[in-house]
Amino acid sequence: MRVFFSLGSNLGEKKALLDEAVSSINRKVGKVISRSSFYETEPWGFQSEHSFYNICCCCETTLSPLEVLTVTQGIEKEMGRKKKSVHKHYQDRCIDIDLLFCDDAVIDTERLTIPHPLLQKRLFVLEPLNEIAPTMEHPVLHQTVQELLAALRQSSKPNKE
Ligand code: PH2
Ligand code: MG
Ligand code: MG
Repeated sequence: MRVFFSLGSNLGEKKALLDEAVSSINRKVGKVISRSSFYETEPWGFQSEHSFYNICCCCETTLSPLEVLTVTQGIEKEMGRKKKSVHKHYQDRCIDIDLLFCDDAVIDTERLTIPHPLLQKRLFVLEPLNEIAPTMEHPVLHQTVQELLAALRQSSKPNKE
């Protein structure tokens, strides 16, 4: 199975932390077969003085989606990720690893929703993802990553028509 991840960091040595997380994914989840460049992004959905670096990567794994989640949550923890969120508000973080797609699986459970339910609303996800998987089709929305990105760019223009 191919798993696509979004990774973000807005505290500490952000780029080094993202590199470390990708290398842990490569060791513990499966071989990383593609990886985007770094995107510097403003905090989305909360206010912070700390900007983010975001990347996406893809790995080939024999684990199940829930096993992948357990492993990536372990990586976040060992890299010093503290509480996830307080009262559902986003927080500054040294590392966040989110699952975007697991092949064309559609999963909706309490622990895991795949595809990631907010990916189509986030430039900080779609821009790096478009670098590594522009023609990948969203299994629910049936639009490719490049189509989702074009639609989001269009809808976030200040003077859209
Ligand atoms: N992650 C969030 C909330 N807001 N903003 C940016 N720019 N990058 C992120 O990775 C990010 C965010 C929740 O995980
Ligand atoms: Mg996240
Ligand atoms: Mg997360």
